[in-house]
Amino acid sequence: MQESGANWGQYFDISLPQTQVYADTPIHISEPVFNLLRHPRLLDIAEQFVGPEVLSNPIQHTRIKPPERMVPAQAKNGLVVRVGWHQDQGVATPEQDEVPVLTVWLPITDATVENGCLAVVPGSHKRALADHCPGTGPDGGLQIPSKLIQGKPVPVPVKRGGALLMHRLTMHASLANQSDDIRWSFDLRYQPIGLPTGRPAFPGFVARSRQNPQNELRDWRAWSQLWLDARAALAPKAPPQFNRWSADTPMCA
Ligand SMILES: O=C(O)CCC(=O)C(=O)O
Repeated sequence: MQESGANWGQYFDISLPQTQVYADTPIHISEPVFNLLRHPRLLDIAEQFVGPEVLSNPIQHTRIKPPERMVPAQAKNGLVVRVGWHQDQGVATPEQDEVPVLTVWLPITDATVENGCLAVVPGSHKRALADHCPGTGPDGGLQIPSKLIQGKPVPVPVKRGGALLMHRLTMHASLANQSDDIRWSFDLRYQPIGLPTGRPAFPGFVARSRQNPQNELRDWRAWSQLWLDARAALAPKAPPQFNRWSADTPMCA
């Protein structure tokens, strides 16, 4: 990235970007990722929170973050540098507001305060959705203005093999990677089947159904095709509205 000045994060990501999508926009859709999304131990956890009919929500990412000081300014986005304060409900469209979505954040390398683990505001999930301001985050994305962060943020180091589970209203951000190594994580989401996903342009899939197991998607190529179809459908169009926020609201002034 330093040599080219470009952001290569999209080549590893397991979702499409929220900017213009092209017919050849890279996306890392592979069998190991599908197996991770469907891993029985993850689904056992998801089931405890969202019930026995589990949809893999398409708001999902791989983030491989180099030391932040090495990332060229023009290459910064949430895949490669720290992400500002937000609630996951705030990055989805409003029809998903009442849907119990569970975020599962999984580090592939130990996530430490030094290399940019997440930080959360304890108790924030009991409060309402806060205003988010577009374009104000360190990654150029959405961010909750600091005056709306009530409570003391707590960093949450997680060892590789562990997971951080978050409610859709938990306020969280990532810390900067100040180490000399990469920090690699997946963030996945699960919710009950049949409800809005908050990102209708992208495909979710039935990961587990106790009622109708025949509806579970078990073929990674079929899953891959869903993403390729979504990319083909988006490519000729301007990007859809991915969230509800406008920089013009007084809170963002
Ligand atoms: O991994 C990160 O740096 C940010 C993850 C995040 O904010 C999320 O999963 O919602």
